[in-house]
Amino acid sequence: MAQSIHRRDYRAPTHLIDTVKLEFDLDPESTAVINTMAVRPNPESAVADGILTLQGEDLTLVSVSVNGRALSESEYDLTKTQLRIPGITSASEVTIVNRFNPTANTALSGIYASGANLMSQCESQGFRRITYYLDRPDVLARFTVVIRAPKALYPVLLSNGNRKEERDLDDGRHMVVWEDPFPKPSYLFALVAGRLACRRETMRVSDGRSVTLEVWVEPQDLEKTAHTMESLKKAIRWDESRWGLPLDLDDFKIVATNDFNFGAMENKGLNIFNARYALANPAVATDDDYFNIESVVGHEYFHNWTGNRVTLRDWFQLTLKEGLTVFRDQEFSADMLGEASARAVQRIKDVIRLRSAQFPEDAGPMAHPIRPESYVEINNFYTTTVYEKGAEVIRMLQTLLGRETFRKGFDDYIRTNDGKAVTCEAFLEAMERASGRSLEQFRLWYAQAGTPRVTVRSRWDEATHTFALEVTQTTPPTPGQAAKRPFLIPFPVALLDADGNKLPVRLLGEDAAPAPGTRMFELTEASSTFVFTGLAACPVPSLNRGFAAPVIVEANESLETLAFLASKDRDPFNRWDAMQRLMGEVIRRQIHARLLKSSEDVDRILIDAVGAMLDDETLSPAFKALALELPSEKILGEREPLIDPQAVHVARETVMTAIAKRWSTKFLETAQAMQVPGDYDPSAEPSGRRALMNLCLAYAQANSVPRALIMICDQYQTANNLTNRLAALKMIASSQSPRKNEFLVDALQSWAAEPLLVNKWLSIQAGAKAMPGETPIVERVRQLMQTEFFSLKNPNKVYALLLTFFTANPNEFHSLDGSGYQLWAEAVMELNRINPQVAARCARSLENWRRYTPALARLQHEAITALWERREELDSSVVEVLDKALH
Ligand code: 0A1
Ligand code: ZN
Repeated sequence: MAQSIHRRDYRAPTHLIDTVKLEFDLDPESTAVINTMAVRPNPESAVADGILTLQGEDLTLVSVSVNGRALSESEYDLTKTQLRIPGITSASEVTIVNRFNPTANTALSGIYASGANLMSQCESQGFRRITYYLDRPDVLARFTVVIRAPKALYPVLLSNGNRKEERDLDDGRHMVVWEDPFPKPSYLFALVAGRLACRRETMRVSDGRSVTLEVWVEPQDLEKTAHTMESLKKAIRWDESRWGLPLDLDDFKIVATNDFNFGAMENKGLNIFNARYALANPAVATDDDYFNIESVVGHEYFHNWTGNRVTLRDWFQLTLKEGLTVFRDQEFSADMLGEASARAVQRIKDVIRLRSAQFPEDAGPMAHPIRPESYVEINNFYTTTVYEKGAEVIRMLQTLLGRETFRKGFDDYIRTNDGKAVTCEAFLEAMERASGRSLEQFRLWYAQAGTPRVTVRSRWDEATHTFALEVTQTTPPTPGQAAKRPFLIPFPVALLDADGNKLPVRLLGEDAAPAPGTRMFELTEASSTFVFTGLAACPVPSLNRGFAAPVIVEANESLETLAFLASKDRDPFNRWDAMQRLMGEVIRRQIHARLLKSSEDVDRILIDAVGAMLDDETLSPAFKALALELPSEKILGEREPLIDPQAVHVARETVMTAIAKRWSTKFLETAQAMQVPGDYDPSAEPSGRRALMNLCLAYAQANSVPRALIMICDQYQTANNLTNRLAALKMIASSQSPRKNEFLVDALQSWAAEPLLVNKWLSIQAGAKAMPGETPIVERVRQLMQTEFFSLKNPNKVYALLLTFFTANPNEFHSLDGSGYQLWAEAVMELNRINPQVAARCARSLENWRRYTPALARLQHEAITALWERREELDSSVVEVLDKALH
């Protein structure tokens, strides 16, 4: 098995590269590169043997020269992954000539063909698939890029920085020269060539300069770029006004491609986007897509400072740029929503993501701290832990230090480290300087994996009128970390009276009562007790308000208390959370009843709480849509000691039907009332109305009201936006409607020409539930894999059909006959040959096999073992996932 790389083994590079000139002769099958580097020994390196070791992968080496002299083959050492050139003991010019084949590059790392165009993706180690180089983030060089190419095939030639020259050559070829004024690591290099059209705007930035913004896409997609451009302008304004960070370039470009492993990439001045985060119009994008585009455009743009200007010393520091940049994009999205209650919607969505993906990761065999200690394949560590938990860690710092001090620390971090490749320490040290406070205990968030459990026991003493909270934190063991030390956890608490008003939170022994409000505590010990006084009656505590810390709070509240908080807590996050916990608890009782083969009525407390919230006119539709949706089967399963996907599914459906039965009329009325007349507008308010409307229709359908299905079918046919059309189709796909196939075929016919829509259609199929007598979903997925609408070579299609089935349809995927797992094994095996990153991502769908009921765990174990036995055929990234799952 491939070797693990350890954080403690970091060594400074033996050499530095000050400038690099790359000359490309583009050809779809055989692209040539002349790579001329100004190299010098690194005075900070502990090794000074003069051997320059460059990385390379899937390249054909043509020649190596040093200071103009061509080396013979015996003067260097070439292996499958390295080129070693001895004798570089002083500043030298090293020139490498090599070739590679973009069309054969199905891994989509390096330079690859996307349709008739060429695209690049270099993070994290793709640059070595372009030329031999010191492919590590702590080597920063100034890049000049010369691109020569046949003009008819590749009329547009882009790279980072400024266009210096452009001219036609003979034989129908042309040439463009790009120069990037900012030294950068190789992972931020980008090249794009092809037949592309562009939307261009100029914008005046705060220092008075006028900058050119461009969005490059295939010509037929040009009309889908307005929202992307608007989002980019908003992001630029926001980074200036909120963080004082200007755009440092005169030109900034975004390019969209249908072939991309991840969401998007922050290459300096030339961001490359997965088309799903760059193209929108009312026919191809839903409300969520519009929202996500704004957030991803923001994310990549914000990397310009947090990632590019201040970059990483090594890949273990990934969260330094990713956690911080996710935090920044979350704040951007929240600010775009406006006032406090709308911002809460953003916070709730962020936490749903964290709970449904990061918490399971933290509880499984791949659990790692936000700064991992080791990896086999860095591409497996672009995880929800590094990204989303990383963002929570940054948020906790802001909460602990206060916004003003945090901002001071952030400014200091940027000022001190601009142009450098640094570690997470640089950020923490800047925060320490700004606050004058030691963050020693806080650093444990960077070192310990696992989600802390915060258990709270409360006691009211009628005699003394004191209220005690005993708070205990424990963090379960994770791979390689059996025992954990207590974290520093910000823990805001409010005490509510019977009307939900905040009471003064006064500790026993304090002279004066503070004003009523939320009080921030810091948990630093395994266990602490807080005793409150000055209370007339037993209060209801509202804990970890706003989800200040990424922990699981276990307070054992009764259904009554949860219902009280769901109707009275003024902290919108906690109100949402109370409703979710109430639903979760009621569903759990159904799961247990089913296991005991008994029956249990769905508790009235929940049903009444739902009715009351539906009627509450002080709440926004967007909030209600989030609060009234039952937790996903995924989240519900995670909370059980052993996951029984079928039991979870039935329990959830039972509760949904009971709620639907009681409020059938109300759901239909609300659905009617939430209709949005007029032209489509993707902004927050109408989006929220649509979300609530579609949720109400789903409830109405759960009660099998014939009118609901009529409304849904009608909505599919008449909707003027994709959100409603898609929501309707989704409901039809999981309904008893005899016309189901007719609708699905109709949708495919009208969507076939649009890859983004075909992918959504595939996702609907993969996420549907099969009605009795219908073909099982696994069979439908297999059939669809054989059609022209699917290809294992396209990551978006794999994610839409296969990953949706593996991760978002637990009841069907974890079928007791093991057919889902069989498909998983076959798909991972085939994908491995095509695109190891995508294969590894799919492979992860079974990593938590130990959490399942014995029969399912055994079947999953068999499927993983079958692949493990063929590990010789597998890429190290897939092997790493299987190894961690099994051992
Ligand atoms: N840095 C990008 C994510 C990204 C990571 C790896 C990639 O290819 C292996 C591509 C993109 C971001 O955070 O947006
Ligand atoms: Zn990022």
